[in-house]
Amino acid sequence: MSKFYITTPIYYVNGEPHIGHAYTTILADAMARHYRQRGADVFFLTGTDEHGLKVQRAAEELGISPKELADKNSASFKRLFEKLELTYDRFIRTTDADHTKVVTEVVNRMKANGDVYLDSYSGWYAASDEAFFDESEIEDGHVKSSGAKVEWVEEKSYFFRLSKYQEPLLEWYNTNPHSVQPDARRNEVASFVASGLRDLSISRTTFDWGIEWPDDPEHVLYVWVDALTNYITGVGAFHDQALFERFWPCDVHLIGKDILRFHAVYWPAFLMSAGVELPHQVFAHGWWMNDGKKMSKSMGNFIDAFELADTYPLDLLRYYLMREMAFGSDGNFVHERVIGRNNSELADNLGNLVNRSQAMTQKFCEGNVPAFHELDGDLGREISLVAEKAQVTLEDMSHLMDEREPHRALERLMEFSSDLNQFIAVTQPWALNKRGETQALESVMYTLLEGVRWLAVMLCAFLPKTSELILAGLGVESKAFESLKWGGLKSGESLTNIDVLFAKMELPVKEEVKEEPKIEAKKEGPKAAEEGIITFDHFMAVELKVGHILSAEKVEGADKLLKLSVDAGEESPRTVVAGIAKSYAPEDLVDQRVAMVANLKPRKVFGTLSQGMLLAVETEDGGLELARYSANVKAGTRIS
Ligand code: ME8
Repeated sequence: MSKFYITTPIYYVNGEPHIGHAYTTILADAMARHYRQRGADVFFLTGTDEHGLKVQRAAEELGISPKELADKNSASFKRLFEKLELTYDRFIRTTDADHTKVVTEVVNRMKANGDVYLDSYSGWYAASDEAFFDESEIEDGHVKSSGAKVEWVEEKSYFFRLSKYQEPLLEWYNTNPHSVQPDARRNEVASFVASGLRDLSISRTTFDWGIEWPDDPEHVLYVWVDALTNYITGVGAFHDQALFERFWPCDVHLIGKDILRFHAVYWPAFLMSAGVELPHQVFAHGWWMNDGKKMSKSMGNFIDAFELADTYPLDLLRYYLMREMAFGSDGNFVHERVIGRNNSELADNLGNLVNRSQAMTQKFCEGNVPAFHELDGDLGREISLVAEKAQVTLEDMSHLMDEREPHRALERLMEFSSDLNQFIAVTQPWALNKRGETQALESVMYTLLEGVRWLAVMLCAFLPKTSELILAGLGVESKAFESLKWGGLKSGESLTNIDVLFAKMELPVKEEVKEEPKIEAKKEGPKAAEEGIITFDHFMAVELKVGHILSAEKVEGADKLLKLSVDAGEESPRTVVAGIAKSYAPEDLVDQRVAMVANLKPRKVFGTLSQGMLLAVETEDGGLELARYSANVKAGTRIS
């Protein structure tokens, strides 16, 4: 492995970062870290896509210039990536000066190759996808696949001879099975291409937020030509030859499945036309759902990336995102599952392993890495088995990363963690200590600590903070895979104490409530939307009612939650699960009349379907106080 160049899509600056952005960039970060550990010369590129109609319109709505919007939101992505401690080598912006030059050169090369002609375009365009669509792809004024609204466009336009590249593209897919992955995605684009390619309109004249067409200032370049070119600008195309030769062709363009056509059809065709080598691979991952539902702007259920980063420790977030979603398929984000994986996999398996190995080293080996002695018999066999498993895990995980199966690589590492826990159970160091079998005890403890070192090194790409803590505790500096020679841990090294790596967590009750679709402020002019003002109709859409609490009880295993039976003036009482157990004893609530949101979509909280949300304020001491009414107010009365 000599070099590894990985890219993420560059993100639109019309909005704030969400889980999809965080996911792709975290994955790219894990891959970049992994290949660095394997000694590769790595370049990791990410950034923002700032031109085009979509961004121009978003800026107009806010009453600011597109550049102002781009500056603001690009900074927001950068802030997120800093918060997530991502190790990119360049954060590219399509408004960067070097990028304009590279894009202009690409267009000039296409022109020189006879691939561009002027004509007029008429057809459907969806600004939010920044793409043209055929009649067959549209239903009721919206794109079938994405739901984006289309508008009719008729204007003069430069065209790119995409049709010319139909055969070369098919040949590329056929002769390079790795070119587009997973296989199903390659088949999907291959059949799209085989069904016939039409030339592509690559300039617009009806707005101006874009890179100017060389020699024809009336046109701006179609945003996807501009955006895709970032992948070569980022590594110096046409302006830093040494850098370009060092990293191009790209090893993997990581993208989401919705932008496959742009990356697996248009991009290689543009490159062929410009005389640039094709990338090694385009890999399309699936989409995150929010609790089983597709995320969309209109539903207001996009999971905000900053909110995620504030809710969970970084390594847990990385672990969950990479472990939960089979790379290439869709995944479902569920808060209960994050907590579940934290508690049963990170805390109970990995955290426990590290704590036990530390505690036993303190207790039986005076806090130092003991010496290793060759042993015969069962113990000797158990010890060699651990060394073998470590080696096999290393090979498997590297292979799985090469095959773009990071979720399985991570699974293998957690299996090795279980193996080490099992090794403790089988060898019983405490019994060896009791029997005074010092050499056996030392060898077992050495093996355990060496196993933990291997595990921590292999986990660095996935759980960088945790691994660093474990390695620092062992007094180990190198994270390079080269340092993984069995027996590399130095005997006599004294261990430093490691705090609890993963505390057990309870379900964040507030998150439960926050996930419900937001009612978006209707845009009555940019100012109103900006200040979060809603109309009376929006307020009335929230059904607030007085609920009479009939009974209340604790929820097993969740010490913040109470399960209530609430009369809301309906045929039968509702069940409501509320996060108020720290502030109210169940008996204090019976017969109380409280304010309740009655038309929130019911959702499962700790296994119980909750059919309402109680209104409360947070008091200065961090408790909660419910909004209450006197006994004169009838259950079910509407609050307005
Ligand atoms: O498409 N789960 O930018 P973008 C996972 N600027 N990934 C998701 C997702 C979800 N629910 N929703 C969106 C663009 N994504 C262009 C790219 S590259 C030259 C230009 C992913 O900000 C989506 O699949 O709209 C895409 O890969 C990425 O977020 C960026 O989306």
